[in-house]
Amino acid sequence: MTNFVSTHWGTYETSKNNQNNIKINKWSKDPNPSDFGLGFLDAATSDLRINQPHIRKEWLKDRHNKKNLRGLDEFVPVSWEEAIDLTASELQNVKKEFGNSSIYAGSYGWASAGRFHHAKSQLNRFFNLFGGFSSSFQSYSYAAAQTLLPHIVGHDLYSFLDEHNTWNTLEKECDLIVMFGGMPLKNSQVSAGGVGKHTTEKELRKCVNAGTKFINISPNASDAAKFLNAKQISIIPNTDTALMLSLAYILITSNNYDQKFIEEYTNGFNEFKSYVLGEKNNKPCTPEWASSITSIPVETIKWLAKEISAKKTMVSVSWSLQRASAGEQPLWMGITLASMLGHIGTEGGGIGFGYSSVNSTGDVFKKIPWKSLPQGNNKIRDFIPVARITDMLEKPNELFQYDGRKLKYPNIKLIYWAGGNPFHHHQDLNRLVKAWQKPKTIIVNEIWWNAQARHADIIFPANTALERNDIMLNPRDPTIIANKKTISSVGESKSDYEIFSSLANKLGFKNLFTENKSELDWLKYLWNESIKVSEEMNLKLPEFNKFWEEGCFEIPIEKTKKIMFKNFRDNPVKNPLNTPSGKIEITSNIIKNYNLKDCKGHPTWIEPYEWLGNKDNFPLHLISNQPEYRLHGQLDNADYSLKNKIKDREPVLINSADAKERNIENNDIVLIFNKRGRVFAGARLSDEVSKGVLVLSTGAWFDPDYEINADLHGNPNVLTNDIGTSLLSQGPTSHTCLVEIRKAEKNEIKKVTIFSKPHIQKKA
Ligand SMILES: Nc1nc2c(c(=O)[nH]1)N[C@H]1C(S)=C(S)[C@@H](COP(=O)(O)OP(=O)(O)OC[C@H]3O[C@@H](n4cnc5c(=O)[nH]c(N)nc54)[C@H](O)[C@@H]3O)O[C@H]1N2
Ligand SMILES: Nc1nc2c(c(=O)[nH]1)N[C@H]1C(S)=C(S)[C@@H](COP(=O)(O)OP(=O)(O)OC[C@H]3O[C@@H](n4cnc5c(=O)[nH]c(N)nc54)[C@H](O)[C@@H]3O)O[C@H]1N2
Ligand SMILES: [Mo]
Repeated sequence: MTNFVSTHWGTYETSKNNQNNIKINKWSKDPNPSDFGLGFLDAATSDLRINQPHIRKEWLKDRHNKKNLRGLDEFVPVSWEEAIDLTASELQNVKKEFGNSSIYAGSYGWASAGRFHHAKSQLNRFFNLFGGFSSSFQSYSYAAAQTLLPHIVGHDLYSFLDEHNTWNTLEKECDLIVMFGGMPLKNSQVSAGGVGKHTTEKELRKCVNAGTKFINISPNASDAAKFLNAKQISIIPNTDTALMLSLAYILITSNNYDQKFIEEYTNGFNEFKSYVLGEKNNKPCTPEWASSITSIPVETIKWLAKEISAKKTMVSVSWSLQRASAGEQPLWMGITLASMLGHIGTEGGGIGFGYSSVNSTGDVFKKIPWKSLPQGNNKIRDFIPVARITDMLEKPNELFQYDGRKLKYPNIKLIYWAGGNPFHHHQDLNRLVKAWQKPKTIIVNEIWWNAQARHADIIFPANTALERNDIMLNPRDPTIIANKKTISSVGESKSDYEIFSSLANKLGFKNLFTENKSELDWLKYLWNESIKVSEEMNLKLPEFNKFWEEGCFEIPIEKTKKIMFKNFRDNPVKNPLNTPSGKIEITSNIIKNYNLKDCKGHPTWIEPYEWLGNKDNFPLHLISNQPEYRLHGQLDNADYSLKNKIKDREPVLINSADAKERNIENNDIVLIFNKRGRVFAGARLSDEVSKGVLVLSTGAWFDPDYEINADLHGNPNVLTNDIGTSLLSQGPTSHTCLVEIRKAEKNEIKKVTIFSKPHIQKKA
């Protein structure tokens, strides 16, 4: 029997030696395990764990006191009983005085991987029983795509991802993969809901061995693994749409595109074509025009057009491209370009969105709609597109636009967050910090004393996956894992389930919340329901006890392959897409009729709100990509991530020429700044990153020093801008950001404080 712990970054074996010391080991069956899990146990048992409930001092003294002290105040440790009493009475007060829509429990975040102890599901189940809450919609990862895709291909994001050509088709048939934004292997270490075995590197190697060629279009050459031997084309960030438009221009003017595919399978090409040719009061999208925008030489653009039209090509667009100003455009344009190349629906090419953005894209798996914790129904209709949190807090009751609708921001008096960290994930943190002072009360379930916990009024200490039993059931992963409790709860921490059970008890609906089930009862329930679901799909799962004993169940991988939109290609009349035309909408009349200034009826070059083509005072583009050494902010306090820091700061990659111009040397502490904020970081000189571009990965724990108005540690979201992708989708735009950088003066450098505990009053 093996004991496992399963996380978003992989599955690990846990073992005990003779002294009863516990160790986390890589799983022998994972061909490519991630190192980040190895430090999980140390992080879970470190001093930074929140070891009992805490209340912010001023809030405890007088919760009506309007002093703006969140993030600055001390904390008072209290008993569970006191914390539950206070929270329950505050929930009732707010509900009575302001109604349930004044409670925001949108609580975005990745939390942990288990099916039962999924913090947001627990939170939402609790609040549905409490009468409802204002919620959030969609994901920071791909909000623009989530709104756009149903309009243009009639698929929601998830079914679109599931349709992707599997690696086994590309290995065999694809000549060329053009990667807009690369396929960074660092990102395939994780997958939301858990990873059994890491497959992406192995699959990419098979493509290389079979002769597939790769082109990496990115400001960062390391977005393509060395073994891909990719041709590197550096591009000015956020200008991929212009490049693709010029490729379309060349294909149109040389009559070198698949007209049959366009006619049979797409809608509105002619309108798009007149735009490309400059017949709509715009400049024609010539290679010269695109070269001046993208900084790519005209000759390279022409060469690229030849390559993609001569070969069976996969146009691969990374998710990152749409987390940017006008982020709908590169994806829409990528689909349009792939349509012109005519390989959609075949084994050898088409369109990809998110290969290697996470582990699962392109894998063969039998997707089973596993049972989740039932959440009930939310009686409150108010919601925000997920990244509009600061706007909502700043502008209660104001109208905003979203996907052709006018909606109203709710007036929020209480926030409850569990399993996510807006002080990691949200843009323009200085603005968020201000808006965060407005609600009466903020309650958080957190594991560690990160910025999320430090900006709350009531903090409940939550368990890690090491302290709970759970089942890792990810519909996009063929491995199912029994996650066994490895250590006892650290300090007085509890699972989110226990926290909400106690609150429900105080509020009089414990039985409804728990259904009188223990943790193990719930796991059995989820398992037995999953047995029913899988039987319908001709899959036999073992009985719960057998599964629990064995620790792992592998769904047999069938010898199948998937080809995106194959049925549609085979017979577009019988199998139309779920769009108004039944075809791929190169022009969408619905979007056109919305009449938006920042998202037109077909793919268009829309200047980002800030970019290197219009520098203002800040001459460098900051990319804040996903971190190689952790998951967002999770495990930033673990050894693996800490070892990568420079003088305790997050490394910022800077091109050697940019560094030289500023007298910055390797390992210098630097200050990165713009009109929104100031961030200290550690310089790492690199020639992989284009001149004019900095890369500061997201996830360094926010360590604000409000006296000097700077983040001491290197969180890029102090610098990023909080403006929606467009009025269509209102997605986040973290990849659109201009900054300047300089060497930090000796006398302005302060110590990083976020990895020491906050001020906590001594227990009485
Ligand atoms: N600048 C910039 N910002 C970005 C991005 C970017 O590319 N650039 N990417 C965006 C994207 S795509 C995403 S998905 C978001 C991610 O943003 P988040 O998902 O909010 O980031 P995490 O750090 O994973 O936050 C999860 C939090 O939940 C806590 N947690 C873990 N397990 C549990 C649990 O079981 N119970 C409770 N109560 N808490 C738990 C962790 O300690 C952690 O603080 O960030 C977004 N922000
Ligand atoms: N190790 C690790 N892996 C992760 C995560 C993590 O926290 N850690 N987070 C996961 C999550 S939540 C998500 S949503 C996915 C996100 O997956 P992606 O969105 O693919 O991830 P990013 O790392 O933000 O971006 C990939 C690359 O795109 C390039 N890029 C950025 N802007 C542009 C541009 O305008 N044009 C071009 N051509 N290239 C550009 C950057 O150089 C960057 O390295 O990653 C997942 N994978
Ligand atoms: Mo994400």
